Amino acid sequence: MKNLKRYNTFLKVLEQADILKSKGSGDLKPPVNLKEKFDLSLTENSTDTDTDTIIESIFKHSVNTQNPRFLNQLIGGTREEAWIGELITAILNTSMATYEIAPLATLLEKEIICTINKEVGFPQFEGLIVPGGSYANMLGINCARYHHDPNSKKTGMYEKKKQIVFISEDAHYSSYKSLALLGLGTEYLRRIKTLSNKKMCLDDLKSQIKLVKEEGYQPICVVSTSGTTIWGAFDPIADTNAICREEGLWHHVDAAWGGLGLFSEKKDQLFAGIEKVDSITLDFHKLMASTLTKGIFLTSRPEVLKAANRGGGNRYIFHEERDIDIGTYSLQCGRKVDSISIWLQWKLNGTVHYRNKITELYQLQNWIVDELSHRPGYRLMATPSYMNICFQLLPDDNRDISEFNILARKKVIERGNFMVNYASDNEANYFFRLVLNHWDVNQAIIEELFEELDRVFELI
Ligand code: ABU
Repeated sequence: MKNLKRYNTFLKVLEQADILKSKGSGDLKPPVNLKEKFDLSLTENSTDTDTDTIIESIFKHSVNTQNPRFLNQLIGGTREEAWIGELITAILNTSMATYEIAPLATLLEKEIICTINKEVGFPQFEGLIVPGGSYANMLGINCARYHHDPNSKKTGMYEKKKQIVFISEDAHYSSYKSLALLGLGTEYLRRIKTLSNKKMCLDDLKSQIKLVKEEGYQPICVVSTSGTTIWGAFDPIADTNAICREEGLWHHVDAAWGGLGLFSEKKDQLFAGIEKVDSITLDFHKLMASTLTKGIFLTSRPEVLKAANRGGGNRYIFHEERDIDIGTYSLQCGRKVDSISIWLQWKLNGTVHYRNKITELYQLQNWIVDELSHRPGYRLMATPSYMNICFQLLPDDNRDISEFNILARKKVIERGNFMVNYASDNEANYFFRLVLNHWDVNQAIIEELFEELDRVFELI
């Protein structure tokens, strides 16, 4: 490619990005016959199709998560500063293994971890940027396992006392996968009941700890959730921590979704006791508007993180075991320099942009809750503590409410004006799960959503 063409190609991508940002209703229709519309084939020789045409086609046939009507997932709309950081990361294409090959990115990662810790308040800390919340939760459980039995790193889990991890019944499924991967066994993940406010029931936690001890197992870890995937509920950290301290358990907090709450005026209510826990998961690519995947693992026990994860590579990459070479205590060898994108967004906007956004989102959440409490034909499932608003449409005949809501959601998706997900509780009641994840979502868009739901109501 000649230079001019190359710059024009980058400009083409930016042009498409601009188009994504400016698209309105009707832009979220699911694909039909995608395999026929897009030439997927990889061939021996290069294609004759013009690069710009291919770029346009990729954008056209992908879900536009930049549209503020994409309210389906805990990921989506991103800040443009994060795109720029991502582009720089791709072009630099170095790895976070050693300071030698990523000096600036290493210092930026340390600055990010240190600045987050100012909100958390651990007296001593260490952390890593990791590929997502599931990965960070796994690191937390790995630290718990190591903390209880350092020998497990060397000898595995053979002929050991069974180790038990506790999470709430509404917690994310990643802990289940972690137990499988770490050789602890999914059977040894104990799900603790939640109360009507969707928080972990601490009486049940205490009973389950007692029970597993009586069964001869070794409880090792409680994972509290700050912002559950469906309800956005925050487990009580301080009281859970008191139980963990009494029982000698590692306390991990999965704040992948709820992490922006650390920057909120409601922090004391949502996160009381956070400075006492052992480790935390945060995801910048969720409510903090970074690009995927920017998980953070932060711990108040740096020595455990390092000892649990260190090993190997001394003959060719880690010539010494230096803390400045972050790769020595990361499980990845090649690791993107993701610090650049997070840091650039943060640097250009200041911490205040997180504080302002969470305040704005809470105002919008309040308005929606108020609206849902009065709007005929709608039922709010629970008072939200965060940006998940779960509600049902109520049929005006005797149709099954769950089936009606599944059908309504299917219709919303087919029409392509909005993407909003659905979920169920433990009694298999299905409902809409609206998440305010996109930073450009506002009252006008939610009013548009309600109009859309009213229309769908008439159609089914
Ligand atoms: N990692 C949890 C994401 C779940 C969601 O997007 O709904």
